[in-house]
Amino acid sequence: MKLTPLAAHTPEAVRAALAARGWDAQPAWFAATGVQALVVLLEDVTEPQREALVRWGAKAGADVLTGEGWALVSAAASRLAPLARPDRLPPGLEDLAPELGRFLASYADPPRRWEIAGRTLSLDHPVLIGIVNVTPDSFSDGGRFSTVDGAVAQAERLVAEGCELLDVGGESTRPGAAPVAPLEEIGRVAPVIEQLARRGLGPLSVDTRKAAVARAALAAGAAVINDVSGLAFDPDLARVVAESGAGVIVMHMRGTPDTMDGLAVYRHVAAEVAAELGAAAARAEHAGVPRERIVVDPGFGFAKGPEQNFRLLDELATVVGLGYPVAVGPSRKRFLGAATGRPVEDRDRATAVACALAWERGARLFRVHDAALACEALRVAGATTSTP
Ligand code: PMM
Repeated sequence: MKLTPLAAHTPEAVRAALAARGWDAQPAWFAATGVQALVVLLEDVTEPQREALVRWGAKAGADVLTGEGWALVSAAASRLAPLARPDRLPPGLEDLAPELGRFLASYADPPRRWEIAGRTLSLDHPVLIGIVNVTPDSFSDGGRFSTVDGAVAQAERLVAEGCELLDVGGESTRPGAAPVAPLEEIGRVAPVIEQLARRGLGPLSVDTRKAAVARAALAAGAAVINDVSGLAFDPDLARVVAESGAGVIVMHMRGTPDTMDGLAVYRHVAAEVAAELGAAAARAEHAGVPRERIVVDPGFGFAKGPEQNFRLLDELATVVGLGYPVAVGPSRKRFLGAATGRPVEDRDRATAVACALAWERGARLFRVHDAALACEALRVAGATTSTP
C-alpha cells in the first residue's frame, strides 16, 4: 500500500484526488466538502442537550469535548449535516438545527456576490477597496478645491492599480482624533464623491458612522456605507441603508475610537468578535437591509492589540462562518509595524502579505491605501484557490 498525506485545510486536495480518479467536477467537489473536518463551539448548552450530544458523538464517530454549558464538536461536514435536519435530529438537539443548517449551507456555498445600489460586485476573485481619505491632515494644502483635486488623483491611481470600489472618508478614527461635526464631514466627502461619480471612478463607498453624512453621500452618488461602529454609533444609519438600497460594510469595534483601546479584553478574540459582529449584522437585517447587501469586517486595530489582531487574522474562518462576505482592512496598521518594525509609511509589503493570508482564510474584500502590492499578492493568493 502507498500512502500520500493530503492537505487538510482545503477541500481542493480531496477534489483533485477524486478528479484524478475519474470523478466529475461537481460530485468530486461535494464529496470533498463532505469529508472536510469542521469544528463548532456550542454555548448555552443545557445538561440534557450535552448528554444528547455526547451520545450522538459516540454513535456518529464525532469528537465531543464538553464542560458546563458548552460543547466543542469536531466531525466531517457530512457527519454534522444530519444535526441540521429536523427529520434526522437526535431527540433533545432540536435547538441546534437552524443555526447549524445556516452555517453548513454557507460553508458549502459561500456568498459569491455583493449587491450594492443596483450593481453587483462579484466575489469570486479578491476585490480591492481603495482608500481615499479627505481628512485635512491627509492633504497638506487644505482648502476644498485642492482636497477634491488630490482625491481625484488618488482615486485615479487606485483604480488604475486594480481597485473595484473606492472608500471616501472624512473623519479620522484613530485613537484620540478630534470628532467631526456632520456638516463639516459632509463638506469634506460629498464634493469628492460627486466628482468621482461624475468621472466614472466608482462604485463609491463612504466611510462614516453618521446617518446625515450617509444620506448626503448617497445623494452625491455613493453605493456603499462603510460604518466602523457596526451600526452602533447612530441609530438612524441602519434605516438609511435599508431605504437607499445601498450596500453596507458592518465593522467590528468596541466603544468609540477614544475608548476602544481600554476595551480590548477578550478570552477568545475570534469567537467574541464574530459573535458581536453577528449581532451588528442582525441589526442591519432587522432594519430591513437584505443579507445580500451586507459585508462584515473584523475591524483590525479597533479595540484589539497586536496579538489579538494576529489571532483574529489566523482564525478569520470564524468570522467567515457568519455567512456574510468578509472585508478586511489591515492596511498600514500598528500590528503590522509590531511584527516588522517598519514605520507606517513602509508597511505596504506587510499589508499585502496580511491580505493574502486573509484571502486564504476566506476574506474576499481588502481595504488598502496602496493597491499595487496588495493586488499582486492577491493575484498569487487567488490563483491557489479554485471553486467550481
Ligand atoms: N480602518 C480604518 C477606517 N475605516 N473601515 C473598514 N471597513 N475596515 C477597516 O479596517 C477600517 C475602516 C482606519 O484606517 P485608516 O484611518 O487608515 O483609513
